[in-house]
Amino acid sequence: MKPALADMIAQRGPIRTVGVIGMGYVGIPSALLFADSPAFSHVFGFQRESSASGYKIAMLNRGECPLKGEEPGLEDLLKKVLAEKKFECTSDFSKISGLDAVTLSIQTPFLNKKDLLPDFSALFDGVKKVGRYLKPGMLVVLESTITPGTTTGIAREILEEESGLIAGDDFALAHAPERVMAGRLIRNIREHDRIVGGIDDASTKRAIELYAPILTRGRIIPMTATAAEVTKTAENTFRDLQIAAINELALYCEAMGVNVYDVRTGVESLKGEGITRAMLWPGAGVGGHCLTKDTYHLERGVQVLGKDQLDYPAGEPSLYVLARRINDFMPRHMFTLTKKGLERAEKNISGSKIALLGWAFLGNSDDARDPPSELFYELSLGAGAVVAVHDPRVKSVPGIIIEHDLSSVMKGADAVVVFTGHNEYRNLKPLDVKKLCGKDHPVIVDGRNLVEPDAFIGAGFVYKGIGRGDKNGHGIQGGLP
Ligand code: SAJ
Repeated sequence: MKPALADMIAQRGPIRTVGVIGMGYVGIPSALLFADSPAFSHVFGFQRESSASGYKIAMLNRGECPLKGEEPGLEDLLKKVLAEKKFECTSDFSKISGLDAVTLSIQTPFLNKKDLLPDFSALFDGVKKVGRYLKPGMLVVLESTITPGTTTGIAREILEEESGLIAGDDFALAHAPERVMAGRLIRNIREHDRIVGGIDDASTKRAIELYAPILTRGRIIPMTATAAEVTKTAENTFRDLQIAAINELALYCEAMGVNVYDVRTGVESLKGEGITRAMLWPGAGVGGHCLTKDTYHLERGVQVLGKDQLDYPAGEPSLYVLARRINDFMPRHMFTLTKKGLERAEKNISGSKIALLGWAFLGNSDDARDPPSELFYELSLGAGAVVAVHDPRVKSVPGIIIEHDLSSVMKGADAVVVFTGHNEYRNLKPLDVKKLCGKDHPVIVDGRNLVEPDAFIGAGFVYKGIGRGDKNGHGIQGGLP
């Protein structure tokens, strides 16, 4: 009679050796924190010898962190666990067989959002490798953001097919979604609460043993694997929804001649027991690789898991997908504001020079993944404008010239468009900008509420701002009718 999983796990004893598949933004800090914990004796970081990322293996084993951007404490932690011989990076996946637990942190982009088709190829390649070397009593945890139903579905099937073992009988399987943000990877893993969802109680219990030792302020929140998948995709879907809600209000306020920020302050003033409105900030759009895709994972999960069970208003589109469409509309709205501003200055957008300030999807970051500025850039070029792009942090982007000298980007510009909330754009001086533009009535379009409208209007600018219905129709100082 085959022992139950719980007995196999008891026989193995506490988790001592861990493997992390995928040396990226999630896998590296995870592996180092496991290695730094006295609960574990050794950690392998697994990385494919691919042309794109194979270089990370030697880099990590030399004590150099391959991640871009500032990550406080990460490289010191790497050096520490290397010196203690508790961590090593390898492309030899057969070492998985000797471990007690393996986690997978591999990107899950969408091939095509419209058809809700994610690209799980890299993740499934990793799952296949784990299956090939899987042994009875081991724990497998998926950390990547995945469509609800993946852990108990295709991931389980691949593991069972490759190993000949049965999930829940021979090995533990769970989902523990990552919640890390660039710039605070170590802190987030330690301090955020950790959702841990097993395919059964024994799996959940075993996964808690893996994560509990690396949490400081964070606490474990146990649930089922599918509930964990829905939690992760829903937490970003709801953030995107909140941003869409304030973006829609900003568009309404522009139409009604009202300042959306006055309204936001007013609404936020309603306080009291359990009263919250969670109003976020309107802006030029939503980018990045989380909010732009996680809604579609949730939608796909309902289609895959709940296809025959969903009761929803007939013919009505998903509120969440509509929110995505509103947020994806904002760069178009920025283009409309720019076009209208130029017309107000008696200029045609075709042949005009636009200074696009900010390429990164997030203020004060160098992260250029899925930036809303890209659509604005394409629309402007399509309308015949010349577009000079500035960003103080993004070094380079394939196919786009990113300039780093703000004055030269604004020199001769007919319109200056603030797209990303970098601090550098908070202290633009109207007269300096006007001198650089060399125009009587340059246009300034503010996508992140960084500039003071009256200061620019007073200097003769045509001002347009997201949500600034109180200013967008202003009279032009010193000149045009
Ligand atoms: N944005 C707005 N208005 C807002 C907030 C954001 O327009 O009020 C825009 C930003 O400009 C950006 C996009 O939305 O283009 C996304 O911004 P974000 O602050 O949500 O940053 P992300 O995409 O890095 O989101 C991550 C998520 N973290 C993980 O998935 C682990 C998210 O769950 C976090 O809430 C978020 O970081 C955070 O709060 O920093």
